[in-house]
Order: sequence, then structure tokens, then C-alpha cells
Amino acid sequence: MKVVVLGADGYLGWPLSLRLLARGHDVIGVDNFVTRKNVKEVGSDSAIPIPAMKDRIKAAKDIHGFNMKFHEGDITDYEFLHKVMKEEKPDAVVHFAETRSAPYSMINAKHATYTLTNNISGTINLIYSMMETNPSAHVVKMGTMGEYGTPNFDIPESAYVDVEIKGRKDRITTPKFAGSWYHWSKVHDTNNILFANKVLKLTFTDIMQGPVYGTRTKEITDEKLHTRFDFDEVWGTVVNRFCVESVLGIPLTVYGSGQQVRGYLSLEDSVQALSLLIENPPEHGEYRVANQFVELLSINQIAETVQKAAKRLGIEVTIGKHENPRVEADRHHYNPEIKVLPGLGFKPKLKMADLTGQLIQDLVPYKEHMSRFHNRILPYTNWRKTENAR
Ligand code: NAD
Ligand code: USQ
Repeated sequence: MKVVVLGADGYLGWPLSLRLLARGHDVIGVDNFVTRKNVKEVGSDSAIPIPAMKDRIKAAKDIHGFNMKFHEGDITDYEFLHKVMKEEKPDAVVHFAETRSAPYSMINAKHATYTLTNNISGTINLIYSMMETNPSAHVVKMGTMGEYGTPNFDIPESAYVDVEIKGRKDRITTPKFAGSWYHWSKVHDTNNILFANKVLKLTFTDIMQGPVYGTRTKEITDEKLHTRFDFDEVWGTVVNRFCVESVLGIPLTVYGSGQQVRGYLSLEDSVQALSLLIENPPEHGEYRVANQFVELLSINQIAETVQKAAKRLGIEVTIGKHENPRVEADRHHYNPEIKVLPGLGFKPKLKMADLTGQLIQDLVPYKEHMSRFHNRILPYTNWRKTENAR
């Protein structure tokens, strides 16, 4: 297949590009490098330094014999995206090219509007450029489990649900209630995609993925092939942060009661699941939603898992408590349905307890680099404040 990966320089985009190349597909990456810039803006950096895109592509060629094509540009620039789609005419487009930090979106009005504008307008541009150049291609759009929030019902894996209101029955879109402007941008995307599917008959897979952790996939065999790894309070996700905190000797930053539950998965499992969804598209003109996670875990369980893994490596780390800077339920029902991926043969490889030791070991060589950003780790961005710039 010919696959365009929008956001190919990112944490997920780079390993997925390598996996698709390894599986014999033609891969065309697109990115404007805005995550590199925005992480620097908050005074941080990837824990594991990553080469420039031209050097990454050369390393992939030298080490694995892969040939990857790349276009630098911003997908909110319609002329740029239209030109790429017209030139490449892919079978599938993977859309990762969005701003992905909940805290970043909550810093202040500027960051909220940037997140909403970048994410929603990029997706609208993708819809129109596909319609004009390549309407039969499969669009694999990365959404998030956080679109659903934490409802007091089992989360269905479907676009619509049947309801009865005051005695009358109808189908409505699956209820969503997100917990940050970032997560709401993904809800708005889902609504826009559903509308594009209904009106324009484009083919979509809308993936509701939980937080991803890890440093490696099968193809990341050399430090020149590493993917980015964020750990500061704005850009880092919880498991990756806890592993860095262990290495730096910082008590693990559990927010609130630590009873919040989410659906986690490793980078390797994320890439495996994405490959399955790309290689097994839905019917032409169909909208398919896929929930994507492996383990439902609370923050307290994650902290204990990381603490034990660190201890096995001779690192003693304590578990800290922080008043939750976010507005989120911490005692809640959480039972999302997952049937699409298992139906395609998805078999998770490793559980968090098996992987965190290796993850911590992978970070140890970068301890000095990470310690330069020590003061960017403790929670600072607070959902209840309207101005969080340092
Ligand atoms: P990332 O920030 O590392 O990667 C996103 C890439 O898209 C970056 O390289 C960035 O430069 C690029 N990009 C952003 N806006 C762009 C634009 N307008 N034009 C061109 N390129 C642009 O994030 P990630 O962790 O790789 O996440 C990829 C996708 O998956 C995102 O949509 C994110 O919301 C979603 N997601 C991530 C996780 C996770 O735990 N990492 C979990 C669920 C969903
Ligand atoms: N948390 C802590 N301590 C920390 C960091 C986070 O307790 O140091 C808690 C948060 O309060 C939250 C949970 O961990 O309850 C998850 O937070 P996170 O920062 O790991 O993840 P989140 O902000 O939800 O965002 C990440 C990615 C985003 C993706 C999302 C999937 O950045 O792109 O969409 O995970 S999901 O959470 O399912 O919506």
C-alpha cells in the first residue's frame, strides 16, 4: 500500500512509519516540526535526543534499507496539503498531525485557540483535499479515549447509540464529555468526520486511543532511530513521566487520589494495532470507530508498577502526592468496549509490568540531559487558572 503519515516526526508517527516500511509499504511522511518547537517553548526537550528528519531518513536507509519520502509543511495550509495529496494519491492517510497535550491547551486563551484551530482546521483541510483528489482512500484518524470522558455507563465502541427521550426513540452520536480543550478538539474532529462521512461518503477509521508509553518498537534498534520522548509536566504522559522521575530520584507525581483509570498501551502495541487497522480497511464509504488500549489501570497501580520495576534495578523511588491540577473524576466507573481490534487479530505483546524495567533502563544513559529540565517536571499547569504561563 501507499500510505501518507501526517505527523511522521512525532512520538507515534516515526515508529509507525518504520513499521509500515518494514511491512513493505510505501511511506510518505508529512510534518511541520511544531512539536519540537512547542516543547522547547515550555522550556523542555525530548528526554532522548532525536536527529533531524533528513538524518532519521538516512539512518532508516542505512540500518534497515528503508526508503522513506517526506514533505515538510503545515496541514492547516490547504494549498500545501492539497498538493501533497494530489501528487501522492495514497491508498491510506494516517492523521496524527495535531497538537496533543491536554495541559498545553489549558495554559491560557492563546494556547486553547491554537490547539482547537490547529487540530480542527487540519482535519477539515484533510477532508476537503481527500474529496478533491482521492475520495476512495481510507483516512485513519487518531482520536483519543479521552473524548468519552468517564461516563457512568459502559463506553460503547460505536458512532451512534439508540436512545428514548420522553417516549420517542432515535439514534444519537455516542455521548462525549472531554476533560481539556485538547480532548474537546478531538470530539469536534469526530463530529466533523461523521458529517463528512454522511455527506461526502469518505471512508474513515476513527481511533479512540488511550495514553501510550515506551521507548521502543521492533524497528528501533539503534539510537539514530529513537522516537521523541517527552516528560515535562506539559508534554509528558503519565507512565513515561514516572519512569523519568524514577531515574531522576523525584517522588512519582500522582495527581489527586490516584484512582483515575485510563486504558494504556505500549508503543509496540500501538504500532501493531495501527498496522492492522491500515491493512484491514472498512468498506468504502464506511465510518468505523476503534477503541485502542490494552490495560485499564489506575494511577496508583501505575505508580506501584514503576516503583517495583525501579527497585529491581536498584533504584529506590517514593510515591508522591499532588493536589490534582486537573478537573477530572477520580472515583468513577470505566468499562470501555473493545471488539474491533481483537476481531482483526490484535494480540498485545507486553503488559506494563513487563516493560517498565526496560523503559527505565533505556532512559538511564540520558540522565544528565533530562536533569537539565528538572524544574519542568512538577505539576504547574492548573485547569482552574486562566493564565498558566511561567
Ligand atoms: P506528537 O506531538 O509527538 O506528534 C504529532 C506530530 O504532528 C508532530 O511531529 C507535530 O510536529 C506534527 N504536527 C502537529 N500539527 C501539525 C500541522 N498543523 N501540520 C503538520 N504537522 C503537524 O504526538 P504523538 O504522541 O505522536 O501523537 C500523535 C497523535 O496521536 C496525536 O493526534 C495525538 O493526539 C494522538 N494520541 C496520542 C497518544 C499518546 O499517548 N501519545 C494517545 C492517544 C492519542
Ligand atoms: N497524571 C498523573 N501524574 C502525572 C501526569 C498525569 O497522575 O504526572 C494523571 C492525569 O491526571 C490523568 C492521567 O494521569 O488522570 C493521564 O494523564 P496523561 O498526561 O498521561 O494523559 P492525557 O493528558 O490524557 O493525554 C495523553 C496524550 C494525549 C492522548 C491521551 C489519551 O498526551 O495525546 O489523547 O493521553 S486519553 O487519556 O485516553 O485521552
